[in-house]
Amino acid sequence: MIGVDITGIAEKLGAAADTATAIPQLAAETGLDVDTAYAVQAALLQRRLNAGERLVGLKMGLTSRAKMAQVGVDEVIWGRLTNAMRVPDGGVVDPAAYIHPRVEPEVAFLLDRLPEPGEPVGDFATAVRAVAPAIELIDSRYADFRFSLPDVVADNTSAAAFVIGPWSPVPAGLDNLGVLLEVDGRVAQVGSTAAILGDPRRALDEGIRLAGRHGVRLESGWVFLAGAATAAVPLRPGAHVRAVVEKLGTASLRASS
Ligand code: OOG
Ligand code: MG
Repeated sequence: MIGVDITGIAEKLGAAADTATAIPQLAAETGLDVDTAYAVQAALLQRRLNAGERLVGLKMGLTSRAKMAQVGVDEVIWGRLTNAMRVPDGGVVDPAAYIHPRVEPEVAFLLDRLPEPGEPVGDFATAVRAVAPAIELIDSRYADFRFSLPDVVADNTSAAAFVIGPWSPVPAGLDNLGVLLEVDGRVAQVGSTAAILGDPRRALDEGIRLAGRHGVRLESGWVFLAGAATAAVPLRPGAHVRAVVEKLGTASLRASS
């Protein structure tokens, strides 16, 4: 899009994340459309690569109705994950490093042999080496966690941090596993992997297709987050968070106080 300052917008969003300071939404004011928002997202990634980070995967967003309803945007979106966003399972995050962090339960895939661009995933067990329960920590850089579709795309789909639990071989079915999000031992959200596009395996097809439109090809060894199965909950100082996915086990993190 002519006239949109892609690197300038990426700089604003990157600085907002670095300083944990909310900024106003900017798509309406700058005339940002969705395609240009993905270019901003690419510039944000470049900013992280320049700081020494590595691209390690891709995340899907708004693949469940619960998430779409929570944020008022109803399109599937995707974002980029770097090594600096990964928190070890059971690790500690500092909530003060974020603006208004939220956590959500996810299913992660470890990518293996992917189809050629434009081809559907034929055999899921060939494309995916392992699956794991995961927690995504999202943190919109926009005030009040409110945004339009191009705003959230430009903001790398609110990606901030993620935890991957133990990897398991791909089970026979992934389409109706119970999902819980627990905070301090209490159930905060309940759902099913069926909430993720009917079957989280479908999220991989969508990721390949949607990222491919922007020239991004998924790679062997990448982590892939299929999207949250439930709405996200605020991460409070001192909280202990667990995501439990039936058959796959748990992923956890702790927020420092
Ligand atoms: C956008 C990111 C959505 C998911 O799993 O649906 C997402 C947001 O909710 O801020 O990561
Ligand atoms: Mg998510």
